Amino acid sequence: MSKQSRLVTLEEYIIQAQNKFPGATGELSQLLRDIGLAAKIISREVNKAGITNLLGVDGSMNVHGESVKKLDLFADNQLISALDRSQITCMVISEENDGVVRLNSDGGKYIVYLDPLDGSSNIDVNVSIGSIFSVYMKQPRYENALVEVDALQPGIRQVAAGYVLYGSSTILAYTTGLGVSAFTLDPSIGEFILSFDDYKIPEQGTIYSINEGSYNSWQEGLKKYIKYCQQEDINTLRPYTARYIGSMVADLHRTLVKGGIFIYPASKKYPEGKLRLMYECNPLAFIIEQAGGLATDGEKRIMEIVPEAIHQTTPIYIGSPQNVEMVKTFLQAN
Ligand code: P6P
Repeated sequence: MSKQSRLVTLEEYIIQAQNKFPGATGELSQLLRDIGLAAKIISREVNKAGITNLLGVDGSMNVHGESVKKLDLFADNQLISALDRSQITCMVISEENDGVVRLNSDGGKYIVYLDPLDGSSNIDVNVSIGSIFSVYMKQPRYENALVEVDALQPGIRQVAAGYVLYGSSTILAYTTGLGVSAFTLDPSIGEFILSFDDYKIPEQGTIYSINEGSYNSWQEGLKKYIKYCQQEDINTLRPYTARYIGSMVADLHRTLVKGGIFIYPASKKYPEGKLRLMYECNPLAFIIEQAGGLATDGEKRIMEIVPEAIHQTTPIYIGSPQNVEMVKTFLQAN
């Protein structure tokens, strides 16, 4: 990855990237700018939530039976209204809405999946949280009325994906299939400034990230892999370091930058895994693969899973190629 010598804003970068495609209509560029605008507004509220009354729960439950935080709804509203304004998104699927959200412009060409504010359990304790987005083209069908099946596309069909990390600084990272670029928000000028261009994840890392509280319900191969990470072997730089923030975007961004592996496995409590395929795992898998990493459900590539439901979950093993290949060896041997 390279540091930039002069300031390049997100808007400039998007236009420069679009100019590489003579046939580009500018619509995807506009969609990315829409998300950037919403991210600035969400960042402002996240960074002052303690002062306003946006902390705490709003009393409702989401489709997964999790209590919805006020900031979740604020982020959801900001992202959906930003996408609706430019009339190029026809449907949004979000963690905060049970069904699909059709936008006024059924003529829009893009379908967008959102986790508006991932890691919400950390909101009230001031730990980093994030927004995640995943963009698909609407597939041509004989009828125009958009239904859920139009959104059930495998992750390999994503045209763009990214996240916003509201941490010590606010970072927006995205890919359109030409590598991963990251932008840091400068609140003093209200601009996202290019901070890293073309991230490449380390081939192997020495950090493993998993909630070890569910150890007893893991499959045998995973238990043996975590013990492998903890054994001393100077030649393979073990024991590894354990790091787990409990906010997927934060854990994933650290994995992208420093290498290693993030795991959310199937467990007794979550037999199909906890993390959502379409608006957590697929977009972050697109990012990690574009940076040279791997993402699997333990058997197959995350982005090749054919979705059957918009809110379905999956186990995920994601990160540096050597670490992911190693855990697969343990899973398949037991
Ligand atoms: P656990 C946050 O609620 C989230 O959806 C992800 O951001 C995070 O990786 C995971 O759940 C944490 O789950 O069971 O370890 O608290």
